[in-house]
Amino acid sequence: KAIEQLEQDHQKQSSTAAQPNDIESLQASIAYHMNSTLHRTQHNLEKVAVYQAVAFSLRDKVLKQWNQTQQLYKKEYRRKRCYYLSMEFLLGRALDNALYALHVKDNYGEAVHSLGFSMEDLLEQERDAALGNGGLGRLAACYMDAAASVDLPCWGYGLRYNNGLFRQGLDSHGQQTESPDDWLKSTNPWEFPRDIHYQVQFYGYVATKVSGGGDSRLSWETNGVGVEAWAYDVPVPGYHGACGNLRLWASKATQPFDLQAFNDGDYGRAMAAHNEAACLTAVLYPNDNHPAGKELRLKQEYFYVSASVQDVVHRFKRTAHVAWSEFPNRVAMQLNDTHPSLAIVELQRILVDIEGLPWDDAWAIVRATFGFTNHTVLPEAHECWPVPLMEKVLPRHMQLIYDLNLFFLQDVERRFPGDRDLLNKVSIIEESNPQQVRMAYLSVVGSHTCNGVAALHSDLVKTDLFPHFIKYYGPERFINITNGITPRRWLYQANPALRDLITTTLTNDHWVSDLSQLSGLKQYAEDEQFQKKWMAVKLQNKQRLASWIATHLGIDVSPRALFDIQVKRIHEYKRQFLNILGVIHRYRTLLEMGSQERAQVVPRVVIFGGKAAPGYHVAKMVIKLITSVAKVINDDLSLDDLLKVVYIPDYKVSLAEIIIPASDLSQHISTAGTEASGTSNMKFVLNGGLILGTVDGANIEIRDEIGEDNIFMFGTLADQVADIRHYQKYHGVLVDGHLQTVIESIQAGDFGDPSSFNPLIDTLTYGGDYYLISEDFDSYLKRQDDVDADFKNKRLWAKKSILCTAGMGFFSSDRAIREYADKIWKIDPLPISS
Ligand code: B1H
Repeated sequence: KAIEQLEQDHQKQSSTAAQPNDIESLQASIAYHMNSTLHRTQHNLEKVAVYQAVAFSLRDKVLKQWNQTQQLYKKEYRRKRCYYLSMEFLLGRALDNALYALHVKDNYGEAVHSLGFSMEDLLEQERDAALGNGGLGRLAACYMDAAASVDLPCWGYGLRYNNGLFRQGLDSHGQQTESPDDWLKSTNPWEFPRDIHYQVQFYGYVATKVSGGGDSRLSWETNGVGVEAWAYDVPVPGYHGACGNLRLWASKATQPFDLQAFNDGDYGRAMAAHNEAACLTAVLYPNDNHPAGKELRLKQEYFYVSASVQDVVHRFKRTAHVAWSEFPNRVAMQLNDTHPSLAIVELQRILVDIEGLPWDDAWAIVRATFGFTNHTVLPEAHECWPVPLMEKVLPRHMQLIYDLNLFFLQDVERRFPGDRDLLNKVSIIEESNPQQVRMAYLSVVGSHTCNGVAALHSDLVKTDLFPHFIKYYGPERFINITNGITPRRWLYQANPALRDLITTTLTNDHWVSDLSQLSGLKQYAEDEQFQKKWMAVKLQNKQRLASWIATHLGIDVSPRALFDIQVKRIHEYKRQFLNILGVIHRYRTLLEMGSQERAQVVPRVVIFGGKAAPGYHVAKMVIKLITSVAKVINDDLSLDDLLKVVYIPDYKVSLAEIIIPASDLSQHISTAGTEASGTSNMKFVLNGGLILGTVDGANIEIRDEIGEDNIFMFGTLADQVADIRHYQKYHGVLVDGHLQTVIESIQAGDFGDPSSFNPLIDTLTYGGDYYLISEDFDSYLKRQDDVDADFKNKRLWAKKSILCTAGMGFFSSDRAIREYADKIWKIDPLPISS
């Protein structure tokens, strides 16, 4: 009681206490943290220490909001909350984001300046939190920001990987190198270790336990084989005073070491369990759209799921005093793809084996609790776990999966008697050798709603991925929620010049919280003065990127050239190959031109960035081809700077913040039907960049919102792809015309030893050109010509660029997260002012 009283008093005090944000107070607080928290004196004040001191100072303020928000959630424990379950959160840097969220950027800037430092410099000291691979992980981060900014009571659960996504370098041959991202090496001010931990077990066997009352339950016995999950909380400051929470789990050994072995002098054995436990969260698997299928990954998934579900159940039990059937009225859990889908089985296990609920009651609770988001229709991206592996690592879960599959199939049989084909097609167990657990099917069966992430994708989820489930469940269970991005990071923070121009023009910055207000810019699209200001901002952002490129890569590019950018994970379906083949065509065309013709050419800088999964050889060859072509072109002085090619290594969130505002054109050119949504397309257009793209993913909805005149679309449509592949299978692939010339140029050794590119070129012909590069090549080149023509008309381009930004209101993550809250989670906002 006494503590509760103290806590309440403290809350009252801290919520009413004026935030001392004057420059002097901020300086004092920074100095305090330098001395006390970091034990630094003026003699050992490196920039990184000053960054940390500033971060600790700001963190105090973030914490106040965090406490206020989390206390409110505790008090309102009857209100339903959502937990976003994702194995990836690609957060990037925190300091700048928090400065804006707390509306103290200017004052801190001044405080830091008068201490003799520049804020720009200090921001650069922070390591990116790269706890994700690409779009899926960054989406989770944008949704955390949005949930906190629209007052939704939502927590994220993730893993605290000691090593985030690997750091990419390029060796002297232009090939990708990988090194560990030990981002936690120096103090991380943005996490709070908690004294909260859970036991997670593995392996073992299933026993029958008879209770005193005579009833028996199955019980998973592991003789103590397992690890502990320890909670680290990361605050997620929203834009209006609330602060969300992201709880990350780190693995630790249950016992620090084996005392017996230690006493025997066998230090290796003494530490073995400890080291093995630490392995679980040691590193993020570096695969995008491709599961690793390793035992360690399965253990990582289960570790994650078990800790998160135990935590949620613990919170429910602590506050509930109500029947278990209330659980889904208090708790929603969203599965970010299938990676956390064992949570379905884990909750069923806890309810049945530990809490003693009847199977059907438990299963009804489970299904009412989970929502499932699918992020890809690529067949190779779908997780399937071999049954023998599951049986070994998680024997009780495997039994539960068999049981729930049996009951599910029995129901299918009841509803569609004799339809054996249907039974096979919807079974969670694939009858291959060995049998496999289809995680996507488990996720559909164990949840109440499945959503895709863009309109086309959600259609494909129904027609291509789960058509047989529609027969059983009906179409209503499958919905669309088009992805969104946070305008705070991706415009307000990353593009200050554009932010200020928009705010001045619209007379206020309310658009940050209501992005649809950007439509107010439409009326200025043809205003010459406004166009000039708009393009001046773009030029400034291009200068910023050009100077980054000069400093870090030693390549000079002219900010007057058209900046044509493709930055994303390297994957065959994303077709960076198509882009670089187009570059070779452009190069050859330039070489053949006379000087008069050349005078008409729009200079271009083609920029690439992105990581290849370390085991993905074709993707690595694409990088090698791009860097080889870049070398030849950049060294060719005869081109008069009409073409430059830049590969930016180690593409990550903090680089995206510099690159995206600087684009004139960005490429989103996946084979139709393969890119579920894409989210960088939204970021580029929000920043006034035009798109050259296929009729795929969210490109389609972007077109619908900004108008087809303001986007360069090309290529095969999704519903034509299957037929073309079928045709190619029997008739082969025709590589002729421009594409043939380009391929011959590579094969002639124009870009170095051609043998290293042969396997890549073979993907165009042997067994069919699966990603339809040859099919789309000519229409791609044609659209590139349109781009050049439009770019020459400065006013036309400016108009299009303005209309791009003006039409992006729909793609705010605030809209998207509200759709999740309304359609899936059924939760209401819980504002801290309430
Ligand atoms: C997306 C993934 C993904 N879809 C498996 N699927 C992974 C699959 O580690 N794995 O095994 C990791 C990631 N990532 C992306 O999600 C889509 O390709 C994008 O189109 C989409 O915009 C993004 C967010 O919805």
